[in-house]
Amino acid sequence: MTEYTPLSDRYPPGPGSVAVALAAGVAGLLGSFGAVGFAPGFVLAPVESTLSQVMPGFAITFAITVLGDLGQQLNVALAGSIVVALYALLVGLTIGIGRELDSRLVPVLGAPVAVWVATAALTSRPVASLGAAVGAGIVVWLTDLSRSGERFVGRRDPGGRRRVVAALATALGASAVGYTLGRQGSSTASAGGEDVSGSDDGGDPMGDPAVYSNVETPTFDVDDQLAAAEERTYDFGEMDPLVSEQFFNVSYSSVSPTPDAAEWSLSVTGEVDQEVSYDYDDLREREFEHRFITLRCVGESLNGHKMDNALWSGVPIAPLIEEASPSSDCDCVMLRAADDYYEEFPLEALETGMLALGMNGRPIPRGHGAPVRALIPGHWGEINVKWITEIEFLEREQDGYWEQKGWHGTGPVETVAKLHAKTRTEDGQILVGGHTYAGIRGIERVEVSIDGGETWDEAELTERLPGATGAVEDPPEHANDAWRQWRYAYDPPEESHDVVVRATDGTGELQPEEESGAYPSGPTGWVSETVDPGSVQ
Ligand SMILES: Nc1nc2c(c(=O)[nH]1)N[C@H]1C(S)=C(S)[C@@H](COP(=O)(O)O)O[C@H]1N2
Ligand SMILES: [Mo]
Repeated sequence: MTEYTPLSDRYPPGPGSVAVALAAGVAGLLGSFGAVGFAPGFVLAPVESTLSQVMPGFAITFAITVLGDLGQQLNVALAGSIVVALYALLVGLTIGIGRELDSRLVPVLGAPVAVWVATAALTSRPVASLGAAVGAGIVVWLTDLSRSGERFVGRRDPGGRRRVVAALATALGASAVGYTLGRQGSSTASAGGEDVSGSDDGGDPMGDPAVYSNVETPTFDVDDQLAAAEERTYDFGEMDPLVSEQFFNVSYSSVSPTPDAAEWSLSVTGEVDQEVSYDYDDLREREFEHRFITLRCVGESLNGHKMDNALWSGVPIAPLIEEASPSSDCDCVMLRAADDYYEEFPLEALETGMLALGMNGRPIPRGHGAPVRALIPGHWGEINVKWITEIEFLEREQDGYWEQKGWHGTGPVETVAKLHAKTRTEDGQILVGGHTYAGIRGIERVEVSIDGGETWDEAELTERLPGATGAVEDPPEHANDAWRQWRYAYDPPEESHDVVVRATDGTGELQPEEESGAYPSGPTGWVSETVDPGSVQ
């Protein structure tokens, strides 16, 4: 027989109720994940991206230059804790009010409703927010059920270990369910589409393929160019090929927008005579160009790995903006994106750019900006805006997202030669090599010193990658914004020695020797490494 249990017995004040509220918070977070996976409807997404937006510049800089990817993980963890705390607070509130009114309906109905309202307010996705409500609700409902027959005589066990354990077990159960659903949710997002992950969405932790089921998937005829790149590649040691197998990934927010080509559009706004807008099919119907373009992040370390190259397929930007007849006083533009990212830079740079729909012969993967991203040759990665939605012509210059945080990353890249590969040749020499890049200035030569910079010798360079094909006037013979590889073989001295490498760009300018960190305008200096001949295999 079920006896009536006063609510204060079901949820006695104290750690037991706190545990229930916290467990409901965790289950709410997982329920939200269960409903949508790692997509913008996940409650963590708006919280994490707001955190990044409001984080002071120095903290962001520290996170990027010192913590690296760990910085972003910490931000995600912080966002998760905030969400759990918020849900727990709401659930706790309904428990408290219920206790006052002696009504179990207040927590049983109020907790999920409160969690739903909060989630919907944060994500603007009322239906998907039901996941969070159900997650939190399950914990409260099970707690309520499990206690309907209990009496805590004399309330000797107010914070009861049992209810803490029960609450945690429930949360764990809900977590497992939420996680499984979330994984399924993430993968069904790709069910109707092409597998675009083949272009190796390496750095993207949630590298989900795009949703292309609702538009015809474009194809890109790029086999010849990819084959030419493979043929030219130096392949030894830890050397990444000329077309990157793992393309680095940098986004200020760790939840990428979910691409939907059918709903995508780009508008050209601001100081223009005529606002125009393009949808995915408008771009698809145009003739494509296919161009090797290298990207490098201003926040990387000097010999880092946030520099990569791909063959991009898409349409030139110049004709698209011409249709709007821009009349900007500053000759500057702001690009805006679906993740609320924005970057400002000179119109002149934009006019040489392209809007890419494809990467290495496949539709662009989600993490790299699907369905459409901007590529601005010769400039730091940050103005290569992913998930682009708007080109706004400005009246006067404004800071972009990173510039507001103190970075200067809208200009041309610095010249660099990296040292990533070392091996022993059959005849006992040491062979060293790496990539070298100077944006559209190109690389004229790379020199290597094996005595710490006393004497220099010229390295061998890969043949430059083929120039753009498709919708290009006067197709150039060579890619004008792609990296090259260098290699250098030498008879090693017996002792450890310092190998130093430096590049000269196409204008004849030597890579600056003076060392600086990434902040605020990119790392400079010559890469140098002490080589112990005994350890080179
Ligand atoms: N919408 C959007 N575009 C973005 C970013 C971003 O956070 N949001 N990050 C920029 C930065 S800092 C870099 S270095 C490049 C990296 O491109 P990738 O992730 O495809 O390598 O994207 C740029 N475009
Ligand atoms: Mo970047």
